[in-house]
Amino acid sequence: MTVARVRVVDSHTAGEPTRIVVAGAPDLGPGSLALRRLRFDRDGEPFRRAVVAEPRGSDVLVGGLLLPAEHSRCAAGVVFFNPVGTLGMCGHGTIGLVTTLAHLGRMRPGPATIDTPVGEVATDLRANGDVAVRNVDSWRERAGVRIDVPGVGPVVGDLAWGGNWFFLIDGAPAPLVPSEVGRLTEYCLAVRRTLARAKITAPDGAEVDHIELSGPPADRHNQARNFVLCPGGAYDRSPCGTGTSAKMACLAADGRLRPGVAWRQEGILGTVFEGTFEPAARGIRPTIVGRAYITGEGELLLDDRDPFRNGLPE
Ligand code: PYC
Repeated sequence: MTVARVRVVDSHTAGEPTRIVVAGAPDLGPGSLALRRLRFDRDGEPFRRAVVAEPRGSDVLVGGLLLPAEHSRCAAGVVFFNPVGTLGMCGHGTIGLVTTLAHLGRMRPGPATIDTPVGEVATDLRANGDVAVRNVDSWRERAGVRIDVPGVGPVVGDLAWGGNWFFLIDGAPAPLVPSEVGRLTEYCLAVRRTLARAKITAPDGAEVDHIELSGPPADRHNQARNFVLCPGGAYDRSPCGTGTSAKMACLAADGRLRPGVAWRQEGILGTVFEGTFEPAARGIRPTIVGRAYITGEGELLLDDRDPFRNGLPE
């Protein structure tokens, strides 16, 4: 009998959970984080699902493998993942990672650089516990893309990169409130299926796997509220860091948001990320500020005799 032990720290950022694997992860070898992500995509499904799928996790849980960075200028490397695959970047997860490293005594308040599969991001852990994440360059790839969604009708949105690929729609089939997440999820799933069928993809052919709806904020101190469907079927409980980045890239491209001006993005729970941006070579360089709280720490036990050692089947 073998029982593998995986050491994790759990947190939530604005309501969205993150589970950082601090020990017990498979060896992904040397090289860039992009290369290590590919190896994890190829070989890591059992481990990925063991950590974040039921019965130890759920569709909503985002995991992060804490890895050595490729370059010594970075404090850490990370590959984020959920039950259906890996992510390029994750804003709420990076805030959770920095808060986790501080909790473990491995990071002090101040600036740090984190290596991710889509590039380095600069973080700043503030004395009050807030974390700023200066994300990768973000841009709008295509504006005003029209699709005909079966059972819904014509839908128009923008295709944008914020560390993950997003299709962003102004408007929604229902108010952006928790009691409507069923309808909002169905709508976004139909949009995502239609994009795939119409072969509307990222320039490299990757699936546009995040769908973001925008509507008016509940709190007049904020600029907008969103609902974001993540890869798989779960929605982001937080305002979504990469989604807020993609949104600001679209606003900037339309001349509706200026560099340095705050964009307070509400999520479906009413929690907020504050975004700003600087102009970048391509699009914008966004910064997102939010806060995470540690919710648990301990060891996952992966027992060879357990039929669900690697999670429930998909
Ligand atoms: O905060 O960027 C984010 C994110 C992506 C998926 C879930 N959260």
